[in-house]
Amino acid sequence: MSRSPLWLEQTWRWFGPDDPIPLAHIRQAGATGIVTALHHVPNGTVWTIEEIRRRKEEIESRGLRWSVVESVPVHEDIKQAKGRRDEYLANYAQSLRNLSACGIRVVCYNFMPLLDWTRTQLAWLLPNGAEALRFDSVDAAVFDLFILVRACAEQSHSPAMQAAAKKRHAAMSTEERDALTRTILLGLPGTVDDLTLEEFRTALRQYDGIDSATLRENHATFLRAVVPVAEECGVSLCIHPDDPPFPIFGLPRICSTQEDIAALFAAVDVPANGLTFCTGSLGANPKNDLPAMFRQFASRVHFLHLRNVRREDDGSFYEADHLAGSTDMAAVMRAIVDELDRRAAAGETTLPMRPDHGHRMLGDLSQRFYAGYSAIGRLKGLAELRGLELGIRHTLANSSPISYP
Ligand code: DNO
Repeated sequence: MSRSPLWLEQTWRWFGPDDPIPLAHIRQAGATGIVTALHHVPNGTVWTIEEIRRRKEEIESRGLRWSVVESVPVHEDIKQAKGRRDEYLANYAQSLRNLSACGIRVVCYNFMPLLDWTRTQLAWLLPNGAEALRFDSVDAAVFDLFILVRACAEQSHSPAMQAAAKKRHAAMSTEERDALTRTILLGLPGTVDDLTLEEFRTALRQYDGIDSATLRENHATFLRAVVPVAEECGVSLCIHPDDPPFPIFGLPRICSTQEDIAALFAAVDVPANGLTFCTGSLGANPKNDLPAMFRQFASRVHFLHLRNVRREDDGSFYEADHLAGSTDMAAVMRAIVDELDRRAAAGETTLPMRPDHGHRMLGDLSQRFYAGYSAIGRLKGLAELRGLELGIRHTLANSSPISYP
């Protein structure tokens, strides 16, 4: 290859000034870009230029760049098409204009009802002593059937699953049941609304009349309102897939499979309506062929979350090492490298990637972090992914010397 290749932009999620990992350490991990949000701005409120600029300057003062916003959250009134929806849509569009005015042009969001991502265990012990996040289908059924006691919940679980959940629930202590509830409703960073069990029950009722088709239509309304603004100001929007990528607690899903993504692209068929390709989320559904999906959607992917999950037969999964697990990460990376070559030839820019989540390991074990967002575990993930990209490039370069810029 004569021209120098495009390399992935290596980024790192930082939760802002309250994050126990300071920007200076992120730089040592080798990331050049930051993925963050104005977590203190209430959901639905305009992100002002002043606030954006302040955060951006803080990041740049450490020699880093604010590459991606994750996320500008979508208000429940937009997801449910009710209340102050139109005002929130206008505010969302204004936040995009303000971000663009500050030079931040990749914006991730999700359209998952009520809960953002969901796990049932935050410190699942791996054989090597490190800790991983886990979604256990039996625990999720215990919560649904016996703690939440959702109406008609039995319809969502097979008889075998119901029996397993009944047995597990009977063996759990009150503390264990409370811990499971907290993990599902309050445990994860990035979630906008922390809910008590009672609040979650009330909120679930608001989804009684909203099936996946209705949620998809509400998402299309969102797209029709904000994508033209994104296009006009050069912002690439990228929806994050559902995590897990199958229905939970009876809630509708619209971004779990290849068909879902094709449908939501078709709703407003322009590049500004794009995808966060999250191998961890999509990889938890055995129907998803990730290398093939990446190749299909490559030009609409604006942001990459790279991590791996190990799937189990009953739908449970845990977060494996970045290069191990059920997803062939080398095949995904090979498809990414091909897309980077296409972008280079077309004079386009590169793709930001972050190592998504990490095990809690080594020195991480004596520190507190946002669940999934440890220092050494993510450093390991980033290092492995960087090596994989270089290794693939080296093979393709057919023994001409090649190294990172
Ligand atoms: C977890 C995540 C989610 C995701 C948001 C995007 O680590 O991938 O928090 O960032 O759903 O809006």
